[in-house]
Amino acid sequence: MIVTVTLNAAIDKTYHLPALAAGQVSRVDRVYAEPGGKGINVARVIAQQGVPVLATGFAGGSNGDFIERGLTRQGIAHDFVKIEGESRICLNIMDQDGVSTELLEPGPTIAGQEMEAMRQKLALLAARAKVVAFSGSLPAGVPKSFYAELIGIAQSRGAVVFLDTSGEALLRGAEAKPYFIKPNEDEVAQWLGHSIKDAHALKQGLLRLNEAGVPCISVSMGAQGSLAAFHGVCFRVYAPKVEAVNAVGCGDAYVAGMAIGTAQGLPVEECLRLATASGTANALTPRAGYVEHEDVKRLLGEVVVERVDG
Ligand code: TA6
Repeated sequence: MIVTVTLNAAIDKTYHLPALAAGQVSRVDRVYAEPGGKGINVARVIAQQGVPVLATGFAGGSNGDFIERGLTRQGIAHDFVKIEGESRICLNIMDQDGVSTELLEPGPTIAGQEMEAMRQKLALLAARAKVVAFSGSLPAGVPKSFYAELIGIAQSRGAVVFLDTSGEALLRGAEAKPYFIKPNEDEVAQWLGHSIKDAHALKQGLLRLNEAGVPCISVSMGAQGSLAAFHGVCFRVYAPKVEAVNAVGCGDAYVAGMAIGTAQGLPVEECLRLATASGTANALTPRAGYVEHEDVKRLLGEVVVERVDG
């Protein structure tokens, strides 16, 4: 089983409309409302590929109820810590030219006893999991070191840990040496303590981070694919060219593919292929964190993975 952890769960609302005009009334053509937040998106994309998964995290209020009911309806197992506060709404406004504007609420404030309940639940769930994937921002009240703490708990129960977050939560979380992370270039530079001037310097930087104890690192290059350093070997991964409908959630779908590949013990190149095909498939649907399994299977053959030496 794969477990995904979303500490700041959300209702992901996608509004499709002709054009967004600031200061004016805009009428929405189509609305999608899905259980969301990065880890829940990861869980859905795993489930859509027929792989056992369970979603956990914090959920509260009527938005939390909506998230849990939605997951049940989508056939995704879940076991959340119920909180006093109200889970957030994240809004993605898509215009007819495919321009996306995201408005992400900060989310609820988490109390000390709710964090303690999360520690205890994770200890039980991680003991049954091959991979535990932590994704997304931290809600208010949660210390920046909380991911590092939870990673320690999951690793001590024998799980392989993924961490997909940003900023200080990532830098602090990475100190616990998760198996896989997905930083952007600025975060790699911050971590290394110096700027990165070109692709060669980025590659050397990723290899140094492998040596520092994080075995698998992918840096996204958007529609161009990714650069990855896995166990001291670098790979340039080229994503298939597609007509994107909605790019929100592509990173989450990438993590989902990587988690499936890792849980199934696939070779590194195949993990990267599955991650990239899943991320690209997400761009073909109007919903965030959503793939058609047939798209993933078709795109797998179109991903190019090249080993980069020197
Ligand atoms: O990756 C896209 C997305 O998952 C949205 O669907 C939205 O829920 C958002 O990210 C949340 O990101 P955050 O980093 O605030 O947890």
